[in-house]
Amino acid sequence: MKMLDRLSKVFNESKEIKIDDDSKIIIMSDVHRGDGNWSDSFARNQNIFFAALNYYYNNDFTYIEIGDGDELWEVRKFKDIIREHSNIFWLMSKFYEENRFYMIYGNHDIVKRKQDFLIENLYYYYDERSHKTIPLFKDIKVYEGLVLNYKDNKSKIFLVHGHQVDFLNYIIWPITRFLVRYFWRPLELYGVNDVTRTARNYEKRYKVAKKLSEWVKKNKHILIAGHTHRPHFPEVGDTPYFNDGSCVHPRCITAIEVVDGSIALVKWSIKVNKKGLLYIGKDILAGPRKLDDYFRNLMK
Ligand SMILES: [Mn+2]
Repeated sequence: MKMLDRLSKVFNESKEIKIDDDSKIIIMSDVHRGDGNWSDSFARNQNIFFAALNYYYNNDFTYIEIGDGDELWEVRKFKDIIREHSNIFWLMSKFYEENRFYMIYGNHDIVKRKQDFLIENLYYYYDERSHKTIPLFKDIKVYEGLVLNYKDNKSKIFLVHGHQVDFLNYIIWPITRFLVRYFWRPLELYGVNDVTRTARNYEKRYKVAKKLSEWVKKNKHILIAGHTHRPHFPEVGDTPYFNDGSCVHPRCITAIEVVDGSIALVKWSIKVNKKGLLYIGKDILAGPRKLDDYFRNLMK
């Protein structure tokens, strides 16, 4: 199957979520939660992520994680990730309990597409302090894609990780995973970069973004993806392919907010106030822009 048809297949089979001007949605991806090892690139941003997620929880947002939430190429035991980032999983399970959490899988956590894996690893976790098994995301479904239907518009908003248009990461992912696990990870511990990673390869991520944009032009839907780790926010009139970036940037995390029928690209980082005190705060990198303006342009 051709790459773009594959993407359309995912789109057609995706669950649809109705949204309107009262909806508040936060979209993040490529969190790459790891086991706390030196090669856990998320470890340095975990406080930023936790503070951001707290803000979104307290402000009634729905959290949609669009792939590579967990680093399951480098880390084989999901339990090690939960133990290392237990505060984050606790908060995500609160979102889930209130029907405010959706999860999409990417290439690094593709194992989540198997029901057996979810039952074994995501439904419950074992709390070492109380020696009890506690519900985490009981009966969770992890999707390949989701569709946001804004006010019954003919055009929709398609959420997908984006590795579907990336040959190395889609067709031959078991080989790529093998390289990451047994070859690159040991080297990464010594500071050697991994050339198979889309996120670190300029030419490859450009190709992925180009393919995703092609799909948008052909199908006339807004598309929001991750995978490339490169935030992208088109202006009204440009092809509405958006990218939320990642949570493993050197000193910040990036995300896409959908609030009041508008979309914005935001960044959370550690900031300094006038007294020299550190705090975690948000900046708007692009937008907000009305969704209706993008839809109107797609219809032209
Ligand atoms: Mn990815």
